[in-house]
Amino acid sequence: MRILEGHLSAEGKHFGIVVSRFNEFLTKNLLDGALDCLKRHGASDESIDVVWVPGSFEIGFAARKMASLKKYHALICLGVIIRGATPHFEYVAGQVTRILGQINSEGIVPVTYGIIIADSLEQATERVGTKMGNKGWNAALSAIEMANINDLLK
Ligand code: INI
Repeated sequence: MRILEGHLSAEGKHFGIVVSRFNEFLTKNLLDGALDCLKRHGASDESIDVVWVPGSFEIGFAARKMASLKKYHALICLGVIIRGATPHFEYVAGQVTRILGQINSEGIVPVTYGIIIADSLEQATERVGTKMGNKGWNAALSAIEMANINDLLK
């Protein structure tokens, strides 16, 4: 029997981060969390590219493009989508979730999901480094693990 598990070392690995500027006062905390996690696990500054996009709807474009470059061991996507007065947020959330799932299912470059979908500003705030932790940090840790798993499956 062989059991394959990804180590949690980011050393020597390249990471791409896509982060949405919409709700920037929250997403910048997700970015800080992701960068902190990558660096604590051995990633160097030079091994990380950060791409800012206007909103979560645009995350899919940048992630797909970065996946096609084949220069990243894993991608980390960060956004905050908060319910508004109209169903708009549901379409944005559905679209980014679908595209990130598609990229993952291609089995080429792992993508992690640091997208907060919240009913209120309070819920979102709790997930960017307060009561419920920092989802950017979690997404970066998953990216490190997936980058290592991808190596093991070669
Ligand atoms: N983008 C977000 O990242 N979060 C949101 O909560 C949000 N809402 O609710 O409108 C949002 N909309 C912008 C969207 O992602 C696009 O940037 C915009 O529609 C331009 O294409």
